[in-house]
Amino acid sequence: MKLWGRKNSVNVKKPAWCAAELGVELERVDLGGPFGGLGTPEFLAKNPNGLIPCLEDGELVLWESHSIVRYLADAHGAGRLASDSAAARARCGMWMDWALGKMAEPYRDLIMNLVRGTPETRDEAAIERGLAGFEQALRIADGTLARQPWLSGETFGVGDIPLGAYAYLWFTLDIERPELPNVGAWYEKLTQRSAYREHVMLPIS
Ligand SMILES: N[C@@H](CCC(=O)N[C@@H](CS)C(=O)NCC(=O)O)C(=O)O
Repeated sequence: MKLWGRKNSVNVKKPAWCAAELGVELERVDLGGPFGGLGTPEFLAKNPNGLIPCLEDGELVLWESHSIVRYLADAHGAGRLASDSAAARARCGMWMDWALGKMAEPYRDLIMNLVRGTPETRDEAAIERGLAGFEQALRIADGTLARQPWLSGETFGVGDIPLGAYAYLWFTLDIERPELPNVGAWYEKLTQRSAYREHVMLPIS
């Protein structure tokens, strides 16, 4: 299987981390960011959005990071990261969809302005918006994590992967963080997973 996309992209991190959790080998090909290559006819034929990640598994070509994560778990998980129960799968799907809806923009606001921006290009309103977006979403996760160890339920699963990928930025930036004890404990557990350390905890750039 081939995964197209630079390793420091938050959306590439999700399937790369998932594959490592499952012990599935992926050949990752650098693309996007400084590597370019997203607008070539060859790549646009795979992903007409011209975005990473993109997965190729034989005849199957998939884009959208969460669809790729779900596919990896379904095709290679043997029940490990995605349960057979419809309710448990739906709960994971809920947290994954929620994370994409709630976190993608705040993540972009923070990384573009606090990591990639210069003092001259820094947009303070976007930083405020990003911090508020993270805090609002993480408070929701904190409430659930007070009652269960993982967003996916009793065990780690695909429902934890998107928020886990986004949360690394928030815990790494030099910012003031509100006290969110359950999210903090959940993040600590993530940092103890070797697949998370290897694929998510990379220098932020
Ligand atoms: N909803 C898509 C978003 C994909 C996306 O925005 N990818 C970004 C990287 S995180 C991208 O391709 N940016 C252009 C680049 O890296 O050059 C997903 O979850 O896969």
